[in-house]
Amino acid sequence: MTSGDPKSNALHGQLNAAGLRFAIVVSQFNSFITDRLLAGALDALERTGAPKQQIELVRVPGSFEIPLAAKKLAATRRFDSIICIGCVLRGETSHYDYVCSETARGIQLAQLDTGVPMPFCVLTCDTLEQAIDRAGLKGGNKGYEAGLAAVEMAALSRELSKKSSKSRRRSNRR
Ligand code: INI
Repeated sequence: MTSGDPKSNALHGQLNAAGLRFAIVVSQFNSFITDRLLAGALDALERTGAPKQQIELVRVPGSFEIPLAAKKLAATRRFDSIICIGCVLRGETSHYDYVCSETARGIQLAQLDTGVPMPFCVLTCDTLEQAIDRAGLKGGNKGYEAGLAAVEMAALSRELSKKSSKSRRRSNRR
């Protein structure tokens, strides 16, 4: 981060997980897929420097249950980021649409309400093949991407919190 080019002044989270604490909420529904996404997320956390003791794993029945568990974890104030992992596969009824939209909405509300970043790693696929592609095959591993997003957002969040408490102190002095 140097001066001159405004782009180089941009604040961004470093991909360094040292000292950061993570929780991962994993849906057991479609565990064939979610286990692979979990492995990807753990790989990303490990590679960026988070030892196992800094990671807590919570399992929920299905994607629909992810937001509540994530929000309760965030309320403990013990985590810098909470990765949300699930896989919703389209069936013959509209159930899929409700599970997808409420899970996405719930996770977004939970992170906005608590201020704890919650990377969204819930696959919403028409077919099992599409999900497999995104859980370690052609489409990469979305769990790995979510792991990196968790580290980046956790670090950025700490920076932003530091900045806002600094400016609060400054305005109190005035
Ligand atoms: N949950 C999923 O995570 N993926 C699905 O594909 C799915 N389908 O298809 O039904 C699913 N349903 C369960 C749901 O998330 C809740 O666990 C259930 O409704 C109980 O609240």
